[in-house]
Amino acid sequence: MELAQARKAGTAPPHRGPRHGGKVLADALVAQGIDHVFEVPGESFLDTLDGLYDSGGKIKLVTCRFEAGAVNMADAYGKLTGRPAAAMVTRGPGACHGAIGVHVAYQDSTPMLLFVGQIPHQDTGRDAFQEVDYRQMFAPLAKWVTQIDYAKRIPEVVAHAVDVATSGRPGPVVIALSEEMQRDQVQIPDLPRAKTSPAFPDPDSVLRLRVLLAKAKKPIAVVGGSCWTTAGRAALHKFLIQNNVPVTVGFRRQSHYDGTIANFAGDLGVGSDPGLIGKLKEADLILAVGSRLGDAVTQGYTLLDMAGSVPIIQVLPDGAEIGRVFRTALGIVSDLNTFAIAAAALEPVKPAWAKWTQELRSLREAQRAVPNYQGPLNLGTVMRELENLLTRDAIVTTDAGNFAGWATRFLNFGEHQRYIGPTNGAMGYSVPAAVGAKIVFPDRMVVSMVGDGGFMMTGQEIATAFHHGVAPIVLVFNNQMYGTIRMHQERVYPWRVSGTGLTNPDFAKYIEAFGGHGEVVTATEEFSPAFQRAVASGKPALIELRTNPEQITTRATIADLRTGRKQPKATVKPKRAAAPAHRVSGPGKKRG
Ligand SMILES: Cc1ncc(C[n+]2csc(CCOP(=O)(O)OP(=O)(O)O)c2C)c(N)n1
Ligand SMILES: [Mg+2]
Repeated sequence: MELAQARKAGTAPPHRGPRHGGKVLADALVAQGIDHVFEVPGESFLDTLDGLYDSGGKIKLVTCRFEAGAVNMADAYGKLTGRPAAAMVTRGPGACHGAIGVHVAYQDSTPMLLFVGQIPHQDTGRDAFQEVDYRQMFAPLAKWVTQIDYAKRIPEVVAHAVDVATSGRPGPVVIALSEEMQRDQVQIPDLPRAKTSPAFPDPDSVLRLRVLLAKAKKPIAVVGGSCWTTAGRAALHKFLIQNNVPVTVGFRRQSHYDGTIANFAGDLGVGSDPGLIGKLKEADLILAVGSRLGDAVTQGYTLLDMAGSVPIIQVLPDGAEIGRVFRTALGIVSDLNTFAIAAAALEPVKPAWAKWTQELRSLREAQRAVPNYQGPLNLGTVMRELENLLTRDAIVTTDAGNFAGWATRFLNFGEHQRYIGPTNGAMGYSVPAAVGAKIVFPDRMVVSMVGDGGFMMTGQEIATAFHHGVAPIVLVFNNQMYGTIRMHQERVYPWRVSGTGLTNPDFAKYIEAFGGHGEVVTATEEFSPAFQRAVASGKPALIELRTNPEQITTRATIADLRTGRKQPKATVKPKRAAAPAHRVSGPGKKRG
């Protein structure tokens, strides 16, 4: 339709009088359906902040405490809604702080826009105050990087940025905003949102999938990817249930499949069940839906054979990613949701693998049986109790760290619950993601899980929750160390504890200082009442779980890692941090 006709029909935005670039940008965001902006301000985008001042309540402006937090919040929005939010940071230092969030969004395939205030265009190349060339800086981190130097280009670039962020393999787009163009007065219309239909799978390929599945005796599905819709998820479940295919989920994609369903077999990633990994080696068909079959899922690219001697069917929205490492028997380029809908419409095969599916499910159930861990606080039992305490549509966010293994092993997520975390293993994601999630979905329970290391990276974003009046619940797993690295260290250099011990504040008092609700849990039976009090408080809450540092993973103690290896002769007098792991050193001692 011609623009003039569209205006007549009322489907295109009206003509506008002169506006400054910042206002044009704010209006362009509204026109493209962006309704949340997470920002840390800078003088480099005052005009854009001014433009947002009267965005008519159509954009929620969330003021954050740290750029990494702001970008992680935008990432959480993208993971939960499948649509991009915007983050805004200032030039140089702001962009550097925010960069981690761009890397998360890139590796996790999350649609997102990051706007960076830029120096005045006229000073480019002078090494001006906070000058950075963002096209270079973000080249390997973002899906697309651009800069707007003319206010008249704003609607076009923003519209294209949204299309780039959401099409094919979704990802982050970085847009630098030259300072002076934000102030320029221009007369230019807004542009409507693209109405592009999602990519449909080739019907012949979908039929071929059915043929391959019918031939299999031991198929396994690996589910991953981003931007699943409710309809897409429902169709995926229907297809996999009808065909009784055992289902695994990719690293930190745990809630992509309903763990309560009898064909769910567990997660593939860091610290996964060795039994399940063994089963993958027995499989005779891999059906990867949305999974890139990446590093973590394939256990460092060792789980599958690159030549594809076990047939792999891989469904991804970007053909360039299909068979990137492992050659496929069948690659289907498609939006994941349209694929799932097409697959669910197929006549189910007569699955001959009921026993196989049952075997895999039994493995999952065996994993979920809680062992009798040493110490008063059994985190396995805590996770099983949390499962009963989470509401039907709760959102759980996670961080990088060994603590995350407790949830993936013991917690099942239901159909409407969501679990989001950085598949790229970035610490500091969980708390900002929870704050962002609670701002976007204030009526849903939001629980952040984080280690003591990760909490002290971005835990201050809890201030943003207070500022915006929302109440997430944070579970801090405190083992007084960078536990994951200590685990690796003990494997490679047993007994030689170097650079991995931590000294922490009193976490409960920390949140109380903001006016929040603090709890300390030292024994299993204290957890449920503490969680219930946290919910009942209605305030942002923090529950410190004082864990047994010796229990370094759900399957191993530090002693296990050292077993069979001699203690090396001390060449220097051991420092305090080299004390046995279960003995707390430093100021934490009094709370041991
Ligand atoms: C930003 C960032 N820095 C460093 C690392 C390396 N790293 C991975 S896990 C980890 C330790 C996490 O410690 P904590 O949050 O206390 O969790 P724990 O492993 O003790 O459960 C570190 C340092 C990382 N993944 N991300
Ligand atoms: Mg820790």
